[in-house]
Amino acid sequence: MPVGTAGTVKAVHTRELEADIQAQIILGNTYHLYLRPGLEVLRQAGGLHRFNGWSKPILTDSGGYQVFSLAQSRKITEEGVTFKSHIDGSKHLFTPEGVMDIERTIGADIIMAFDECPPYPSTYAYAEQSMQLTHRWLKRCIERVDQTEPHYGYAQSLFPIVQGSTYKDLRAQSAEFIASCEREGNAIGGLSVGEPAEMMYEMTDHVNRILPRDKPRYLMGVGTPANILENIALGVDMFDCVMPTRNARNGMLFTTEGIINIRNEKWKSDFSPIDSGFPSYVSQFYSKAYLRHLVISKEILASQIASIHNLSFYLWLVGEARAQIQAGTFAGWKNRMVEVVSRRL
Ligand code: PRF
Repeated sequence: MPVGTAGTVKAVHTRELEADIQAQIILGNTYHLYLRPGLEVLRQAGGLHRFNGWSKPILTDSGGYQVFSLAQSRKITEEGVTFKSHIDGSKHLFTPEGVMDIERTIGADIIMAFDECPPYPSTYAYAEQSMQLTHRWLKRCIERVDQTEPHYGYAQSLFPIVQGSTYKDLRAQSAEFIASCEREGNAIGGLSVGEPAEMMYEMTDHVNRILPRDKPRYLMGVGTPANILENIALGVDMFDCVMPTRNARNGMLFTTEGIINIRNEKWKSDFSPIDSGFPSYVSQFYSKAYLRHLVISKEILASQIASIHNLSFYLWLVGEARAQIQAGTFAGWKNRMVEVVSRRL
């Protein structure tokens, strides 16, 4: 899922998301959209789909992560989280009920439960009490969602989130509780927060042995192309990450040959296509040398081309993974691909 934090996948038109990138779903953020443009505008617009013109599915993250990574002077209590806006310092309270109401107003098709994502590393004691708080908040989210109606006439699915930091027994406990809620899909949070990749894979594997296989399993905030392929091998179905867009804006390109820093002198006179290894308009139309020139000159087109390229590559990669799974050839393909996409060119 391309990340569209503030209701826009940065530097990418809705039409490009559909035609070039062929995204099936995009992400929005409760924390950002609540602060700007705010609920009144979203309500008047008739929800985020009407506001930004994206008629395919949208998923909203609950702010349970952004409040911890962006907001200032946050305070966690049983009731919820009080925090100061990173934009103007104004004070706000997020509760599980309040966040469900906000996600109803934004109108995403999949809405995430309000959770706490503990930092890495966390002590066992902290991770355990944080997980239990996330579970109590989840019950409140479910109650609120089940007692309210969607605002715009289409159903919204609430996905609960597994936590438990890097402790296998807590992860198992959390996965069992999340599975017992029997929602339409389930998410894994609290990973890719600084722990070694092997530890992340160990946790995903452990959790995925418990979460139902016949419902989507969504690993939040992951990751590099290699991380995505490894987690697909462990049973994950959905991902979101700012990496393809954020890194694009800094000149990092993910390609079918490996990872390129397009600012590098080495690409100065390389007039070959950005990437000819898969069907994508911008990747074949523009050369590395031209994109490098745009990046070095701080031209805004640089962000557009690089973002469309990286997202097209990510969507192509997961599409290939799906085809390889269906053909029964995934395991070997994955091992070869992980190597290729991790190379630094
Ligand atoms: N919780 C929520 N959103 C998230 C995370 C989480 O743990 C993560 C962790 N990688 C990314 N986004 N609600």
